[in-house]
Amino acid sequence: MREAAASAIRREDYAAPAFWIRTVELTFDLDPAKTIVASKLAIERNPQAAPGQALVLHGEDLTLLRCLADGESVSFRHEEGLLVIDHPPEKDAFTLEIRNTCAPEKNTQLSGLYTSTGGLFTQCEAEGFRRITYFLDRPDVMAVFSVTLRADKAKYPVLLSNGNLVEQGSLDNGRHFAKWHDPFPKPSYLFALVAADLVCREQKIVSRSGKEHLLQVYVRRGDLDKTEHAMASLIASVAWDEARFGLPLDLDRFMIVAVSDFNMGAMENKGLNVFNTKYVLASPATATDGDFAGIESVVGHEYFHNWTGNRITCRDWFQLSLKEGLTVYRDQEFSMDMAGSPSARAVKRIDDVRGLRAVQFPEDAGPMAHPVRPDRYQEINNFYTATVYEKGAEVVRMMATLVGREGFRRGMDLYFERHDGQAVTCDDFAQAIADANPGSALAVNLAQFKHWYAQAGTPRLTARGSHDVTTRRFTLTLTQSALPSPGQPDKQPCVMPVVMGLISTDGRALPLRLAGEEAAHGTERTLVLTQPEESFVFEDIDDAPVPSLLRGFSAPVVLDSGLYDGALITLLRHDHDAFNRWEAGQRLALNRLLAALPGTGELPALDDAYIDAMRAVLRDPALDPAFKELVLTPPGEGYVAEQCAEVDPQRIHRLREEMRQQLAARLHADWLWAWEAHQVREGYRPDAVQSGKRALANLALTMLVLDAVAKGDPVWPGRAYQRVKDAGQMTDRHAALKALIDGHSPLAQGALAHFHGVAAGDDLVLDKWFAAQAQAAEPLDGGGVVLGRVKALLKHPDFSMKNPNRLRSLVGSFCRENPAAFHRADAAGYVFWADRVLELDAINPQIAARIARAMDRWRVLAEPYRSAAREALARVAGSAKLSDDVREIVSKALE
Ligand code: 0A1
Ligand code: ZN
Repeated sequence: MREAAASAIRREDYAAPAFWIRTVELTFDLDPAKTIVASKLAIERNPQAAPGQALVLHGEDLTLLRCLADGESVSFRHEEGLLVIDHPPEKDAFTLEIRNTCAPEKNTQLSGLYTSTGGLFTQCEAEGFRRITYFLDRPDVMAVFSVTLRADKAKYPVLLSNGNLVEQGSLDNGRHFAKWHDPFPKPSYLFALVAADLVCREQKIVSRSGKEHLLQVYVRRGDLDKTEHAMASLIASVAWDEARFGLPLDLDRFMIVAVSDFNMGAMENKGLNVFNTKYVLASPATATDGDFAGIESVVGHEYFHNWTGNRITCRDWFQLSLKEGLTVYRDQEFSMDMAGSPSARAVKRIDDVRGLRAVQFPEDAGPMAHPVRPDRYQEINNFYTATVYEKGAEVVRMMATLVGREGFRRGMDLYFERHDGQAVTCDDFAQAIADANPGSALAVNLAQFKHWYAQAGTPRLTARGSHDVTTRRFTLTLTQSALPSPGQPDKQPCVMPVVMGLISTDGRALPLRLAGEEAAHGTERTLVLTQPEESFVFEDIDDAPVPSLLRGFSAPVVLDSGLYDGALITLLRHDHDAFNRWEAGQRLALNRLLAALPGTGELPALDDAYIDAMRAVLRDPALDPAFKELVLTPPGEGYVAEQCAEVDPQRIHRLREEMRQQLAARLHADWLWAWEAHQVREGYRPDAVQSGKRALANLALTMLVLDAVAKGDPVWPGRAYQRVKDAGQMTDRHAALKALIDGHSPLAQGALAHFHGVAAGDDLVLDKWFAAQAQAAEPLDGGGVVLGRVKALLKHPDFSMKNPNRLRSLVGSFCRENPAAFHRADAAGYVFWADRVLELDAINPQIAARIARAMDRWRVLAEPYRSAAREALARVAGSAKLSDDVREIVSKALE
């Protein structure tokens, strides 16, 4: 915690280190109050660096006991967060021995070595290793680690670190030890240790090459029965990376450890992934279909980092997307391949795009907007963002689209051939993909393509078509533009792959022959846009077609297709691309909401054409239930807000709720049918088929409850209540609970009490209980009730500010996921926000900064919200003691 504002770190200032660290021997005497760390570093001068430089090690919240160079004492001085040795031995190589202590028990930031439920755990990315011992804590310094752990045997029977177990045994005084060796050089952010009382599920697997590996999932006693899915996901991940990318598991032993207190989702430490329990523990009784899917994707993500992140790592933190964007792309592809059918793949893609639009698009339009490869930061922890992760994945996806599936595989092969074992940049990655595909649209336009790494903001793509009956030509004009973002007033045009087709009004996919071509090339093609404006002329088109553009969301842009209802309904009915069918349905809903927003009255009655189109989707026997659920769910309030120049969150909430009410009433018979027809009668499986049926049945239940409450009919609320009581699994229990809460049924309170009872102290189930209340829809008559309940829940015995999951489930959900409850005319939501951010900042700045971002979009709010939001931000910014994390967020918001 510093009192002065931190200065920015700039990408252009990167310089290679003056010293390398080749090997590290660490010995830990573990104790929660005071852990002693002995570190022996083999240091080499970097011959490329300027001579005579001081050796500057990072260190934070440490007590130094001893510092020897080549066995002799050496003079040093402390600077803010640094240990400076002005005169290290004048040799090419020497050893440095350091002894220091740290205090895991006092570490509430959960970065470095900390305690959780009686165990000791580490989190070193991005800059946590310096909170354990003094080091060159930067990703381009890669060393081979040997680690000895010593601890009380009864309290910490399991002692783990990276790599392979070399030796273990007993010591005096009830203590024991374990020695680990990781043969792969790695940066300090990939170091991990665990000392705890854990049990593990293990499984031996044989890889394609015939090598045997031991996979282990460590959890607390009593949680072993919730590890089956995580283990299955890990086994599937190993097989997938070998099959799809030819990347095998490179260690004899691969461990996953679950911990209840964790700032993020999980961490890819070499051979020892540490996971938030949320992404490990699942049983049908405690986890929803969504949770099961989340586990599969995060287990995959961390495992895939072993190659994209660990074997090849980042030169500096500006390159974070090198590993994150690529690894998100890989986990998305993995989940799609696991989903199976083309339709299930499309559902996954729609889900990913929904996430991108809900989080990354607003980020890119707000004060924290930054390029996928940022140019500066104050606190790196603030840059684990949707832009670096999800937009970064879209950039990789565009490369894959431009070079094709095999081309992308060739590019990945070349990337590993060139850079295995190195710390590299986003440029190195793009270069490898392009070099493996000479002549491709990527290689030809590589310099321009890289604007995607350098420019912040979401580009806009405008499409206009004109048809000429006499020449039988259809001309499609595509225009791209981009708004200024912080520090980037002017934008260059991007390389945009636009996957497209043309549909006749009766639903045929038309053959596509561009002017100048001899023959048509199928019914789908990829137009590669490089200019601000380009026209494409299609021949042999008899009647005005409906263009289906940006299929599969082939570029992360906002598309203005200029299409009216008739064309959108054609796409919704007939498009061959499931993503664009969904998109057309969303656009139809959005247009109706946006048209009503400027007024003050109710949402006008939805037109028959729209209702009929929705009914047709719901009843279509050829469509997947999961897909139907996505189409029948109107765009979220946050997404609607992003379409507005001035945002009135209360009005958006009212109109969207009225839209749901109308859909509930007008499609009543169809919802009844959907409910009946999609009950899953066989045993629970979290696969795409069953979860799709449950998703649609539960949407139907939500609609039936909503309609019944409006009409004073007790039957459906009664059924939902019964479900909360007897559901055999969490997906249906949770959905029924939410239906009662968001449908404002008087039975909601009883259902909540029941749900809390069956949670029986299970932390992840309790998180759902808190979140359901914090996310509750405000009633349209007499709203403003949610905040009072959230405040009361802060005092609930199950609540804790110190556990990130619990905090996110109550405070995070309220501030970031319930706009109509948060943005109150009386400013009470903002006062609550400021109080929590300040309170939390003293405990865990990383999490405080995440909550702080609830105010990112305050400038687009209508009055009185805007002024009140500014006042709350100014109050936080004016606080004398702020972490760098929160200061960066609030000062950027106020800039
Ligand atoms: N590399 C991890 C994410 C992560 C980042 C920071 C953490 O602590 C501050 C923890 C995890 C991933 O992408 O999964
Ligand atoms: Zn990652």
